[in-house]
Amino acid sequence: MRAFACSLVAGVKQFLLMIALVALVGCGKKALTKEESAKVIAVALVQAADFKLDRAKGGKPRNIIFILTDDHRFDAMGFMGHPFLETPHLDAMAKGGAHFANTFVTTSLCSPSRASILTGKYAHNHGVVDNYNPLPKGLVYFPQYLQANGYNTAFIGKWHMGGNIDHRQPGFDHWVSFKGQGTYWADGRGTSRKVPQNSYDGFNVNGKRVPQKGYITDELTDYSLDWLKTRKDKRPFFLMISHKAVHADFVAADRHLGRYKDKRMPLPKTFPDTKANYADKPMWLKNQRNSRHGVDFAYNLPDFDLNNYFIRYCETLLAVDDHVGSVMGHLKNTGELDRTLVVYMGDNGFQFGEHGLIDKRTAYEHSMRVPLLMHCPEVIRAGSTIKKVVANIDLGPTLIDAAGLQTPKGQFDGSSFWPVALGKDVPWRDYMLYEYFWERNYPHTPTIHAVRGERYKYIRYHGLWDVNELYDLQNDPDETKNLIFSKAHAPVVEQLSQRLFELLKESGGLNLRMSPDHGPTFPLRHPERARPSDFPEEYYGTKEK
Ligand SMILES: [Ca+2]
Repeated sequence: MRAFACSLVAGVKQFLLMIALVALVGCGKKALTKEESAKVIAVALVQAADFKLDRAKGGKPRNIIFILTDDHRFDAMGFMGHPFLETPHLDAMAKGGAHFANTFVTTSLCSPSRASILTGKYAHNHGVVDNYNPLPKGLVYFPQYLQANGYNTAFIGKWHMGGNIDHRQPGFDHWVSFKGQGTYWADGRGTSRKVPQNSYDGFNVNGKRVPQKGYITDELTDYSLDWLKTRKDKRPFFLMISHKAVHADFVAADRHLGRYKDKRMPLPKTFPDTKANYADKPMWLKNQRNSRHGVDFAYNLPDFDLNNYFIRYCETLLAVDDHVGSVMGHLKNTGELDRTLVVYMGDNGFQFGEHGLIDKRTAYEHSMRVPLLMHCPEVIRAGSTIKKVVANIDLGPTLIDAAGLQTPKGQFDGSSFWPVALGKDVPWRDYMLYEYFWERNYPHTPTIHAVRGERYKYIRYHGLWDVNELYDLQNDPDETKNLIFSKAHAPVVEQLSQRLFELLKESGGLNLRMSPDHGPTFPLRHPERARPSDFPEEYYGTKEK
C-alpha cells in the first residue's frame, strides 16, 4: 500500500515535471521568467489535481498492455470460424481469457473511434468527426489519469487523430509515433494505389526523428518489447501499442506474402446486385455500390479485385498475430503473464462486399463490430464469452477500474465493464448508440444514427429522403432483411427510435456535429456499372395512406 502511495507521489511529480517541460518547449525560444515558471507550475498543479483519483475499494494497480489494431473486423480471427486465416496467438488469447463477442465502436472511422477510445466520449462530445481536421483543444485522454495516479505510461504506434501529427500527446511518458497513416515500408513498396495521409518521414521517438528501418508491424513490436525489457521504472505500467495494420492499402510482411494466394473469399450473402438483395434497403446503399466505397468502383480503380484485396488483408493480419505472440511470450518468459492485463481491440471493422460495399463508416455489422479480447488469468476466467454490448467509449473507464482506481464522475460517456470481465452480474446497458457524420470527402455515406442491442439494430438516416432500417440479428446475423416495413415489427421500431433519442439526449447529442470541409473529395461513379437506385415501392402513391 505504502509502496503504491510512494509511487503515486513519484508519478504525480513526474507528471508535473513533464507538463512544465512541455510548457517550456511550447513557449518558444526564450527561457521563462520566474513569474512565468510559477504560472506554469500552478497550472500543472491544478491539472494534476484534476486527474487525481481515489483508490477503488480493494483495488490494486496492475500492469496493462492495450493493443489496438486498425480496421480489424470482428470475424477475422481463426477462432471465429474464418475459412482460412490463421491467428494462433489471438486464438490462444481468447482461449485463455475473455472474448467480448458484442463489441462495437460508436463511430466506425479511424480518428473518431480512436478519440472515443482515448477520451471515453462519443464523437458528438469529443468533436473528432473526421480524419482530417485538427484536434479540438482540451481533450482529456484516459491515460492522463493513469499517469497522474502512479503509472508509468507509453504510447507506441499510430496516433492518427487531428490529421498528420505525431508529436507527444498528454498522458504518455514514453512516445513513439508517426504522422497520419504512416506506411508499411519506409519506401512505400507493396502498395497498389495512393492512400490519403500516408507518410514517409519515419518515427517521432520522444521528440527525435528516427527513420523507419523495416516492416511497420515488426518495428512497432520491437519498440514495444524494447520498452518492456529496458524500463527501469518500478511503478506499474500502461503500454498502448497502436498498429497501422491492417489499414488499407494492405501490405503483408515478406514472410507472409502469398500464403493465401490460392484461397477464395466466400462472397457475402448480401453481395449480389439483385433486386431481391436490395429490396426494402435504403437507396443510398445501392447507390454506394458504384462509388469509391462500393464493389463496382472500389477506390475508383477500373480493375479492382475484391478477392485479391481480401487475401492481402488476411496476409497483413498475420504479422499482427505474430506481434501478439511476441508480447505474450515476453510476459510468459518474465513470469508476468498471469497478472498482466492484456487487451486486444480493433478501432473499427471493414466491409469486404457486404451489401456491395467496401470500407467502413456504416452501421452494418462488419463495419461497426470489432474484436475485443481480455487476458489476465489471475482474475479473468479462461474461455469466457461475453455477450453484453460493450463499446469503444467504455475502454477508458474499464482500464482505470482495472488499475484499481475509481473512475472519475462525469468524465466519460462510457462505463467500466471490468466487473463484467471478472464474471460479475452487474446491471448493464440495453442498447449502444452509434453515429456517423457525413463528410464531403466521401459523399456516398450519409449521416447515420443507430442503436444496437443484443438482438435488434435500428438505423436512422439524417438529412436524406430515404429508408431507415431494422434488423433482427438473432435470426438474421447477415442483415439480409430490412424489417422497417414489417407491421409485426412496428412496435420494435417505435421503441428503438425512442431509445435512440433518449441516448442522444442524455449524452448531449441532439445538436448535429459539423466540421469544416477538409481534404480531398471522392464523388466519382462509373458510367457503365451499377445503375442508380429507384425509390422503394412503399414510397410511391397518389394519396396519403
Ligand atoms: Ca481504422
